Amino acid sequence: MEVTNQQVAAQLNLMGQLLEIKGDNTFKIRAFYRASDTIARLATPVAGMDPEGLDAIPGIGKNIAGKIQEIVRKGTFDELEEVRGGLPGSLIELLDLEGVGPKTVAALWKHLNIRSIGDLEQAARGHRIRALRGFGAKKEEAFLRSIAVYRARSGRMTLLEADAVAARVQSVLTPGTFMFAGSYRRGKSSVGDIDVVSKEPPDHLNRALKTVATEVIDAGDRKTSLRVLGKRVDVRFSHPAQFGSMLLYLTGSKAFNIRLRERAIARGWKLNEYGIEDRLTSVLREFSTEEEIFSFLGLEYIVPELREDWGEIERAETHNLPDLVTAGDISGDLHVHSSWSDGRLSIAELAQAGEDLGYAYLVCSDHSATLGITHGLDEERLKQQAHEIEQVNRTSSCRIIHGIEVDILADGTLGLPSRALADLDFVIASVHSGFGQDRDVMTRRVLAAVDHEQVNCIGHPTGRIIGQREPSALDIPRVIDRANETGTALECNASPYRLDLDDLFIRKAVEKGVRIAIGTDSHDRSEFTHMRYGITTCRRGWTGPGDILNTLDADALLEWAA
Ligand code: DGT
Ligand code: CA
Ligand code: CA
Ligand code: ZN
Repeated sequence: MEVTNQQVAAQLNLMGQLLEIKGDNTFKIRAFYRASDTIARLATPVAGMDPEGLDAIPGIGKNIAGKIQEIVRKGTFDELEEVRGGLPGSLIELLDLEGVGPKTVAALWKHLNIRSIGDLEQAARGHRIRALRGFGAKKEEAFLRSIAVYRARSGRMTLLEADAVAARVQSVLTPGTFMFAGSYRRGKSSVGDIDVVSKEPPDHLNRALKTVATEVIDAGDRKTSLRVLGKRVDVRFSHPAQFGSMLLYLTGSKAFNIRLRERAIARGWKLNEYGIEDRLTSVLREFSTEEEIFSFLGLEYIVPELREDWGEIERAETHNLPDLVTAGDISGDLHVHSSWSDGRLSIAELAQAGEDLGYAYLVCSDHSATLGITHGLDEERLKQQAHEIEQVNRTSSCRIIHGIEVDILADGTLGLPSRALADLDFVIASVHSGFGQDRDVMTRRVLAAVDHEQVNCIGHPTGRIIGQREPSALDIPRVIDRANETGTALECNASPYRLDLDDLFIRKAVEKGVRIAIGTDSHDRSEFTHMRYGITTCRRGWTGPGDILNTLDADALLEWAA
């Protein structure tokens, strides 16, 4: 996986912070911060640049250009690892606390010998911090609150965070010698910890892993646990001959494993992470790949996304697993914002981004004007926007479809009159306020939008924000039934913070014949690639290409919407 500018910027920023904690030269510290800012805002990926190109970027000198190249090659750079190695590992985690910067960490460490989040918690509870100049009782309370937030947050990762952690881990592993497993491999919408299975010898691997760990929790020769970017990673070592069994076991899910084991037992076998043992002879049969195990058990290969014990094993017995949607089936993105509302890109830039992705179309769906906080569109500005879209479409190979994301107001009416919506080609209606309404009120509200003649799709139907806001009380099965009657699509919002609808509801919807619209809800260039999270979530919901609206070509889509 290619290192992104954000990842490069994060490493440079970390260097600045560590130097600051150490009390290093201020010019040097500032140079790293400045470079980090520059890279974070740069439009072109530094991964593809040569030394001269890097050196030419204002604010990046020869020295830092060299560091950037190291980061691109190995995810980190030697000097950073040196500085990191000279500081207690757990000290760096303090930086992850809200409101705690390098200066604070330096003061806490030097004067109170606080080296970890645990130390800080004890000191704050024991009122020992107020003795420090510039810190008071208020600050102690603030630290305790930040620690509580940190602990809640580090509960589960979004797929975006999981990808960042996985990329760090991957940067020090040899391609072809390992596989990710667990919920991350299954593509669940949130991930507890990252599991890895490796065929490399433990001593060699443990040394490599140390270079990307913020903390090594336990390094052994069967299993190693560490923290990377503050998140937990479990690595299991497997004999190459048994790799398939270990991978199958650690991919799970647990319910799937149990069901598979029952199937083996019924045939007189014991299935475990090392292989399949004949219960009579105790002979262990080994498998280097998962495919061999499925075949040995008389099953069609089951992709990781389906391994939840939701009926996939029965379907694999009869070689009747669903044909799942893939990235190649997707013709366009059904939900993107432009700079006409709260997005970053102009219409022309959207079209360019769509072309770069090879899309046939993008639905530009900006917010309606009722949403006070963003620059929502009223009827007048919608007309102006239509004009601009027309202009851009003259030369763009990626067609911009004029849509909107109109608010579903608290009473179920829409944020714009039908007259304004009638001119648009694709209308998404979404709830953006009053998420706390009770089940009846919320359901009536959304059903009113489903019934609305101009509405083509309900955006992020439950309104959940993963790890931050629970789904609303909406009665989804009723919405699914009504959507089916009215020919309304339901969105799978592909933002890694939303993934809404989620897998199980998607499965229920497509079973009833409701079309799913995958939209990234992009507000910037970097977010278009979130499509992959939407696709994974739909695959977990057993959807084939025919269940997804954005596998249609532009004309078929417009015909469907009309
Ligand atoms: P997570 O990390 O909470 O998002 O979910 P997973 O599925 O990655 O779970 P994790 O990390 O606790 O364990 C990884 C896999 O190991 C899991 O998917 C299945 C397997 N596994 C763990 N514990 C058990 C168990 O008690 N029985 C069986 N059969 N498998 C287990
Ligand atoms: Ca896991
Ligand atoms: Ca685990
Ligand atoms: Zn929205």
